[in-house]
Amino acid sequence: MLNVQLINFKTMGDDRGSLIALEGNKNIPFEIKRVYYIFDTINNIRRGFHAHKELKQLLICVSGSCKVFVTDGATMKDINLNSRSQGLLIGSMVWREMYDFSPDCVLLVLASEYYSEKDYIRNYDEFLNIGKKTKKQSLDGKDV
Ligand code: T46
Repeated sequence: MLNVQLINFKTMGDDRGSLIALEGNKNIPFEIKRVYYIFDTINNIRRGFHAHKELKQLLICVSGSCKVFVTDGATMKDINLNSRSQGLLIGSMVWREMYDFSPDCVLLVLASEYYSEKDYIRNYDEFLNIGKKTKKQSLDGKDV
C-alpha cells in the first residue's frame, strides 16, 4: 500500500477571514521538528526525485498549486495540491517528484526529523532495491 494520505484540516473562519492551526501529534500525526517552504519555482521545473528512509513529511500548498508524483515502485499516483486546507502526508520509502508549480505557489513542508542528507535516497534503482529488502511500515508506524 502506498504510504501517502491526504488530510483535511478544519478551517476556522469568521468575518475577518480564515485560520488553520497545525499541531504536532494532534492534526499532524508526528512531532514537528522542522519546517521549510519552497517558492519562486521556475516554470516547468520538477523537484524532488528522491525518497526518505525514515522521514515523514506533510506538504501543504499555502498559496497557489502544484502536483506531486508519488510511488513506492509498484503503485503510482499524481496528486493535485491546490487547497490551503489539505495536506499530503508522505511516509518513509516513497519516491516523490513535485511539478506543475503555479507562479504563486508556496509549498510548506512540515517534517518529522531534522535535516539529514543521510536519510535521502536520490537514486531510483537504489530506492527500488532498498524497498525490496525493507519491511514496510504504514503511516502510523505499524508493519504491513
Ligand atoms: C522533500 C521535498 C518535498 C537544507 O539545507 N535543509 C533542508 O531542510 C532542506 C529540505 C534542504 N536543504 C538543502 C539541500 C539542498 O542543497 O536545500 C537544497 C535544496 O534541497 P532539495 O534539492 O532536497 O529540494 P527538493 O525540493 O528537491 O526536496 C525538498 C526536500 O529536500 C525533500 O525532503 O521531500 O522537498
